[in-house]
Amino acid sequence: QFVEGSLRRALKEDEFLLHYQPQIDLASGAMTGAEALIRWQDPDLGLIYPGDFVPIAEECGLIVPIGRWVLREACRQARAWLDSGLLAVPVAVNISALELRHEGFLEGVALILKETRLPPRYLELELTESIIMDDAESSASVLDALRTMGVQLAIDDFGTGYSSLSYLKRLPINTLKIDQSFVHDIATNTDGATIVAAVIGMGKNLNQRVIAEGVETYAQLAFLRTQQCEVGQGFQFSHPLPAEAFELLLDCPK
Ligand code: G
Ligand code: G
Ligand code: MN
Ligand code: NA
Repeated sequence: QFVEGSLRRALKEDEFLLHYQPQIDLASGAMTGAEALIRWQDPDLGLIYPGDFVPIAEECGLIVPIGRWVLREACRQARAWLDSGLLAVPVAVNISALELRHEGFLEGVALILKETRLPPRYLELELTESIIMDDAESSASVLDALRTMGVQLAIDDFGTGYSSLSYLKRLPINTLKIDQSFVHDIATNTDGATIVAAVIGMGKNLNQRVIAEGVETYAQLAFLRTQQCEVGQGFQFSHPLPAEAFELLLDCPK
């Protein structure tokens, strides 16, 4: 297949890069984390977003070596930010089902942390509910092992999948990321506001940090503040940025 061949070449020729989007403490305005998001700089086609190639990489299995590249690059960058004194917060990396299920996954994470000398608490892995629930038993043991290693765990797109709350409570999850579809509806629709408020309350009860994703407007931000949501991420604060542009955010305090 055409794209598969191009993806192989992209890996070999080092055509992938990461953009970083800040996660902002809504009470203080401080940055509490950064999500790493992959892009592909194709020499002919220009910058390609993950929606256009991650599903293909998942289908043909290339997401495993690509995901390994993402993890290594994100950990290298987090370590460089720590060393420069610019930023001491976790970097969050999105993990696909195939990666989590891959037999070498735990070993790979441990090796990359060791190679990059990154303290494990500066790495957060984002998994969706469906990835976890697809094979709940095996997920639980991998997640337990990751937490034992000291890596942080987030549930991405929370609310869009199915997961039983009693099951969720038994998982060693640090962070719930409220899906942006609910955040989008906050200001326009009472159901949206109700769902967001309920997830924030649930996070507090389960002692999980809650991040509202896709915060785009001041009205959404104001609502999240009244509900005492801890953290926000979205265009209201910053688009995902290349590392160099992201560093300029760190240099100029708000
Ligand atoms: O960056 P963007 O907003 O276009 O991301 C679109 C989708 O691609 C999101 O669902 C995001 O989770 C996913 N994605 C971004 N980067 C990665 C990555 O490094 N690995 C995997 N598996 N998915 C990613
Ligand atoms: O699935 P995941 O949550 O990892 O995907 C994050 C995606 O959301 C990325 O593609 C990122 O570019 C996008 N994103 C980040 N902030 C906003 C926002 O405020 N609005 C919208 N519409 N998308 C956003
Ligand atoms: Mn994510
Ligand atoms: Na998400």
